[in-house]
Amino acid sequence: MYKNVPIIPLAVIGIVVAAITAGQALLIDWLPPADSVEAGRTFTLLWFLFWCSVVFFVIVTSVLIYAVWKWRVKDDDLEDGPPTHGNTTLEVVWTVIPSILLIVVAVYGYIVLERNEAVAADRVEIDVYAQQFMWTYGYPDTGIESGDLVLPVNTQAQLNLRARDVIHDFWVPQFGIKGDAVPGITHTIWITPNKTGTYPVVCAELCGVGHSVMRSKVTVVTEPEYKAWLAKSAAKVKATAAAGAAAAKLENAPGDVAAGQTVFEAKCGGCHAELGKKAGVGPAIVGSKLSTDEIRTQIKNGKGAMPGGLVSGTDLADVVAFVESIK
Ligand code: HEC
Ligand SMILES: [Cu+2]
Repeated sequence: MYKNVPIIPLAVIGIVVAAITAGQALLIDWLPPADSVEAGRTFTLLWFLFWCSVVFFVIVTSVLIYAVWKWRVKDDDLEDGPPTHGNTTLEVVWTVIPSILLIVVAVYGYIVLERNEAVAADRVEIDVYAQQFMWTYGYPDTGIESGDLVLPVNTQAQLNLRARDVIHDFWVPQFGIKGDAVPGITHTIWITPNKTGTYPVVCAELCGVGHSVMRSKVTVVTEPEYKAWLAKSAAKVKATAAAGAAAAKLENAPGDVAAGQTVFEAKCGGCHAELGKKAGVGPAIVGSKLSTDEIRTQIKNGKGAMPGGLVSGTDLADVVAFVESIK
């Protein structure tokens, strides 16, 4: 039955097709280096699928090319071809082999997914906030909010993805994992980087005009470096909070009216004439109906044509006391 299979021409065509296909696969850098445990698994699965496809592509294409060349109709041949009957053996073979392959791929794919999403007990958890057009990373229990992501090597990182406006997509190509950040829900992905270095974080969801510049970076460091970074950043957060609390304490302390008048003359008199009795650029302050808190807030933040941030700390407390005394 197989005696008349044209082995040699088919083999020649097959070798040429295989060389072209394999050349494309090997000479082009299709994938970035796999720098996470998950990427290693996913990329291996991808290459497995790819080489299976190459084998079948070469077989099918070779037979097709041979048939087109060998049985091409002659110019003056207007006849219908001879009637042919199906080949049961061939049909069974080309049904059974793909079925087996499909089952293998399904099981293999399931195993990869299962392993990539297995949650480790010693993982680090980080909140990722996406917004037009930036990434922010929050480290729970430390108060740290950073514009760059820092991860310890060889430790699973659980990233809780959240969006503050529209849908974004967190993607580090070398980590082989992508995850959508969707407003209103938290979507979790797990990544275990296994090489130190710096990688780009890319937004992979068209999210607006600034989409293409929505980048940040992730730095993978050793465990001791990570601990040191955490401690340093947490200390910075504490220092900032302490400074803020100290400033608030000064601002909210009872102020001195006389000292406040001096501040008012220097900083406010240009717009509030005659110590607030007459309107200038700003209205007269005498007769103001604002509460103490409203006055403090307005002097801090400004309003309309009145600029904020002119005074702070003790000066603010004093000037508030002065305004209170004249209003
Ligand atoms: C550049 C001009 C300008 C300066 C400087 C300025 N103000 Fe004003 N101020 C305004 C204007 C304009 C308003 C009205 C704002 C509005 O309601 O839109 C205003 C409103 C106020 C009011 C609220 C009055 C009311 O009852 O609504 C207070 C109180 C006040 N200023 C206090 C101060 C103090 C204290 C300073 C100095 C630290 C200061 N301003 C400096 C322009 C100024
Ligand atoms: Cu985005």
